[in-house]
Amino acid sequence: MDHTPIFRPYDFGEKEKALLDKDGYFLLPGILTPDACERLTASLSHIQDLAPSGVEGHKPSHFAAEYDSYLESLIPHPQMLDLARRVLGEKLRFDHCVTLNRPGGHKGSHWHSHEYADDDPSLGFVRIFFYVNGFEVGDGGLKAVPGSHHYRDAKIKADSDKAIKTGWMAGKTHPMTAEPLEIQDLSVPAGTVVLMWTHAAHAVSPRRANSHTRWTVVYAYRNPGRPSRARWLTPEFERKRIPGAEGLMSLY
Ligand SMILES: O=C(O)CCC(=O)C(=O)O
Ligand SMILES: [Fe+2]
Repeated sequence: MDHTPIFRPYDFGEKEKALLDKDGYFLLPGILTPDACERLTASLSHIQDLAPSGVEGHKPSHFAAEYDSYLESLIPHPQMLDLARRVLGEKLRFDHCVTLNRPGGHKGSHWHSHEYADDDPSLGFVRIFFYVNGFEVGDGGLKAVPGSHHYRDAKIKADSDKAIKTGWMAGKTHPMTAEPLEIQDLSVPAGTVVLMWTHAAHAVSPRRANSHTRWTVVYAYRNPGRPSRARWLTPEFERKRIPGAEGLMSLY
């Protein structure tokens, strides 16, 4: 198994974990190695090329690691698992690997959150986004509402900033600071990893028509204990012997 480093040295200790827990997301700017960026770009463009031939129910973008051996090899990569364990603790499962490539003119994503053990905060679910070539505000840019994940509301939905402000956010405060909730428009350099708790409210702005494709992939991990709606994993892939992934692939 190829375990060439994917991350440069970075800080993610108690202080950084506390910030993730407070705001619901945490940026690790530029930590992907040039080698990982190069290989990810090749893998993500491979998945992009497969998209037109994709079969409904088994889209290459949703089951990306099943269509690309480099993406597969990152599921149990020691640096990946070390980061996931710093967030979730020792006991974890792989949930999904989905490509999030956004070509010029892509419409982005409306405001939403995701489900997992909505009634049990002891069960975590983290998304580890790899923004291979980064993004700017308003150009395929991730937006988030710090503190929103504390509500563990899997049903957040709004089709504009105005709609979430006057809807779900109205009258709500950050439970740890008592400040009114606010939208953060992020921008990140190439090679950035973003950690996000699954219940955080987030959206993606449209990609400008003349911008190059934003190359992105997400790896999600969770503490076992509940079913997971986002678990895009075929039974064959669950059974596949992937060195280092023993015990990671099952639901429970
Ligand atoms: O494309 C992005 O930056 C975010 C995608 C997203 O909402 C997700 O994977 O949950
Ligand atoms: Fe999402």
